[in-house]
Amino acid sequence: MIKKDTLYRSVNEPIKPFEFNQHVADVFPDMIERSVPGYPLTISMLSVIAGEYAQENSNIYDLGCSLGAASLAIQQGLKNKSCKIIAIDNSSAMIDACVNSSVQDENDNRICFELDDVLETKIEKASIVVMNFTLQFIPQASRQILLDTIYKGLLPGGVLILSEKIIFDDDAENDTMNNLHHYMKALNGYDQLEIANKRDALEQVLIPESLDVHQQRIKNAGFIQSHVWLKCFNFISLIAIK
Ligand code: GEK
Repeated sequence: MIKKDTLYRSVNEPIKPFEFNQHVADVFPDMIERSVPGYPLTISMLSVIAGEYAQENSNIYDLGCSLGAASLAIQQGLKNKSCKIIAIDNSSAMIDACVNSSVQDENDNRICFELDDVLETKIEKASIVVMNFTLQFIPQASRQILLDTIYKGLLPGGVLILSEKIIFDDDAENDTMNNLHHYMKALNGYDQLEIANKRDALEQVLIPESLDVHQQRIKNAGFIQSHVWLKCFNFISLIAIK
């Protein structure tokens, strides 16, 4: 049964910086679905992307996999292609939950869950690398290095799927999209105090950037194409092709 996220409902102490600990892992499916606009669609479309871009006998990486939702969608989309799915997270609470769950299909494309820092992960022979809402938690100074590593580890024709919360250069657009995001959370049952507490906890932890900054970084890494394939309020997903 999915456990409801009430972590920020009544907090009597000062708000601590957000961490992907056991409390978060326990409520994560509910938390992400009620907080990230378009999350279910982003996940389900990864099956389509996997069906189109997975290459026979290649590796597929899910960087910052949390509870493995992206990996499972990719696994379902592989059809008869034989690939190795490597799902990485540096939260032991998340990886333990993935390893202990029995949701894996009994097919050839088993998912290897690994406890690791994505900045230390070796990427090789990859046809798909997914970073679904993970780059925003990586220190800004390391983001280009990570994209360069991913580009080098991709096979020709391989793709990076990068999903992120973004900010807008135009203040009016920024306010409109933030308000809609805020309203979505309220409609999904978070009260005003919970929304404010979570925002404070994420303040120095989740650092969003503009679409231009992401596209420039993708270009710097060497990708020949990058396109927004999904946008919902202040959340986007990009596909970059090597
Ligand atoms: C999903 N992709 O359900 N190394 C490894 N993992 C990291 C690092 C790092 N340096 N930094 C953060 N993480 C998932 C959702 S959540 C996004 C991803 C969110 C991990 C962190 O532990 C967490 O599990 C994940 O990145 C980000 O499609 O909660 O907004």
